[in-house]
Amino acid sequence: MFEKILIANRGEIALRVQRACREMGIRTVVVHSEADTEAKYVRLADESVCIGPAASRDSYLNIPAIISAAEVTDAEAIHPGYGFLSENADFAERVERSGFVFIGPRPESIRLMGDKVSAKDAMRKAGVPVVPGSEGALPDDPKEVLAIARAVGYPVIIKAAGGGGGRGMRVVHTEAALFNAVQMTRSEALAAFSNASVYLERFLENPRHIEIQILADEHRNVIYLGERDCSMQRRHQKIIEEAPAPGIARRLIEKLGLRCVEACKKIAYRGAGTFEFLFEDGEFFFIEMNTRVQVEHPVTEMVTGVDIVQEQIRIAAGERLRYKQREIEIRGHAIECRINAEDPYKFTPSAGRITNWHPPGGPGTRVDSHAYNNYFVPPYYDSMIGKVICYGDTREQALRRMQIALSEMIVEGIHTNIPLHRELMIDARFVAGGTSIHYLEKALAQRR
Ligand code: MV4
Repeated sequence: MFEKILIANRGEIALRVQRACREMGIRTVVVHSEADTEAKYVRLADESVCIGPAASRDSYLNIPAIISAAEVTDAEAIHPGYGFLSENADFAERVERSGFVFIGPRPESIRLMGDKVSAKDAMRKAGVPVVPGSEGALPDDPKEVLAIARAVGYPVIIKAAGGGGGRGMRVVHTEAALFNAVQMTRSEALAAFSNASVYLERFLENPRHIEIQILADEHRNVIYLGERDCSMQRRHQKIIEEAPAPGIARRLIEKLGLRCVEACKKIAYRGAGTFEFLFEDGEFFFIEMNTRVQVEHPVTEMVTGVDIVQEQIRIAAGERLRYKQREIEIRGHAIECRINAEDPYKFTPSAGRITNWHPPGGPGTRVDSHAYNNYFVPPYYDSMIGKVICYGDTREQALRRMQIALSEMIVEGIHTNIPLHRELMIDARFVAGGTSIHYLEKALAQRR
């Protein structure tokens, strides 16, 4: 096992990875920007290295500075967390070429999944159900594009191969609007991702977002850890996630999970990964695969008992998975609320000093946060300051515990979205379960 790991991230996930390392007896190095010097998780690490100014591109995205920090501190492996460099294949490659272990998938896997056309192609060939659409990238010939869209059926969605997570997409309702939409998406994609490749799918009007968590070791052992429902989102930012997904038959999930496992074996995937699906009318359709640990991993940890971050580290060290598929049992229910430093009604970011921080607690309640009394939330990064995760034997109990947790929680000095979470936890449609990806935005439009 590694003796020392460098954590190339900040905030709650830097603390989360640190905790996993500490439990495993691994020493930690945290790299940080000038804006995060005072953060308590930086002090908690065994060592810390300031790698640059506040702006992400000068610090958390500064590859040479991060690799130098690993060299001077004699770290053996680098954990990238989520966001920042976590899905940058070039970074993974440079980490390995510099003689360190990248705690994540092989660079080729990151690259395969980073291009959404090659990802979808690989998954279709591996037997994972995908959204009906163009086979591969769209051709240049407008006549051919027209024929593809006609065969797929309107409405369709044009997506950039270099996009993902909601960037570079356009919905098309009529044939008349098709060619212009393709041109627009192409030129935007070229500007944003230096890749003009676009593809087309049937547009699903009212789906849920369901994802499957997998773990794969270097020895071709692969398991899935059930699913998460991440449908509660606004502008492609998830705010609530839960496991298992309410109202979906276990046998459907089991069938899908096994397909994901088979696909991982086929592409020799290694590490933690998430298959993202749209779910509509009882059917799953693959859209993207994430090759990192995700923000919402704790809900899966709570219903399976598996520490996903520790498994990532063990896998990177070449160890075998400690679980067989038959040992993975989904028990109870978990809900996560992302706590953001933002106005709960206008969603404008709210940086500043937290003058009073009182996190909730009690049976089944987990708080993953780097915040504390007198912590200054810097304005330079993502607004998420922590996550409250509640477990229960049933969804009803998890919900009840979340209602209580949110009622106890005090964050003063900045605005947070806690009032919105309090409303949603007693919202009749959310309480009933199974709302679609459009529910939150529709509910917010009606709120005033
Ligand atoms: C779609 C879709 C409907 N039909 N694809 C948005 C993020 C990216 N990961 C894929 N996205 C979508 N792809 C087809 N064929 C609707 C969305 C979508 C969405 C997906 C998941 C979670 C939230 C979403 C919000 C708006 C649109």
